[in-house]
Amino acid sequence: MGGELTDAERSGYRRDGFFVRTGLFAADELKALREAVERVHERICAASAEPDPAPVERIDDKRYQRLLDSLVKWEWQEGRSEIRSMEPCLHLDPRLERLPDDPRLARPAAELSGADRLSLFTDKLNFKRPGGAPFPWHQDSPYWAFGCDHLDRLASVQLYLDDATRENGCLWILAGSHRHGALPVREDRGVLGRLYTDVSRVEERRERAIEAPAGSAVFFHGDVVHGSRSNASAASRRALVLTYQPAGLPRWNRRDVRDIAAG
Ligand SMILES: O=C(O)CCC(=O)C(=O)O
Repeated sequence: MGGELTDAERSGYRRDGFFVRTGLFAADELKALREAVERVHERICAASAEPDPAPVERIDDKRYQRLLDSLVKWEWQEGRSEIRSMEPCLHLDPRLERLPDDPRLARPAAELSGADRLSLFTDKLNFKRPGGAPFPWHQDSPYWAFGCDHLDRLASVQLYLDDATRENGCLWILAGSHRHGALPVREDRGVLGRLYTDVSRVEERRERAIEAPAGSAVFFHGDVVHGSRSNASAASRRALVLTYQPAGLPRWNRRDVRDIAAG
């Protein structure tokens, strides 16, 4: 692995904290991945409907539940029974389990992480159903800071499973914000506000809407401020997010090591 970025990607990542590779995955692969994530959604909903499921925990007005070895964040609005996001997710479907080994994702991540060989740090699945809630501006690094002493070696990639547009809540990035380290957080937004960036105090405000077709991948830095708006379309905007780290290290909040097959 390694040495796979173009000069433009390398300098774009250094300057902006991200770059996008469009059309990495073909239509048949995307179909299989979309079917896999819907199977996961069904399994989680079935688990939550079992007698005596794990309790729903509330932080501020948000609902969380630990089901099938995943932390599930339900859609924010009361009464909705759709998953907004869950972490981890890959263990719940064999098609997803193989994804981190895909060299189209792992090779660029290896260079970004500065490692010859990688392991998986964490994985997330974001369903953004019609009407699905926004993700406020945030950095990922502060969220991981208490379980990780190598934040500078993490590299994330978000793979769009559907076309992502402004209308359906594509990812937004504050380009260049990763160069300022940990930024001030929202003091006025309850407990979770500590994870949200106070962008009114960020001097460099280059907002970029990352509109891209399904099968595109956004490689981004753990300190880059990002988020998304609600989904105003009639269809889902689904995405998988993988975060890599150098080989041999345990997954975030877990003991096991998920090394990436060299490819
Ligand atoms: O996919 C999105 O809507 C944003 C996701 C995000 O910011 C995250 O998972 O950290």
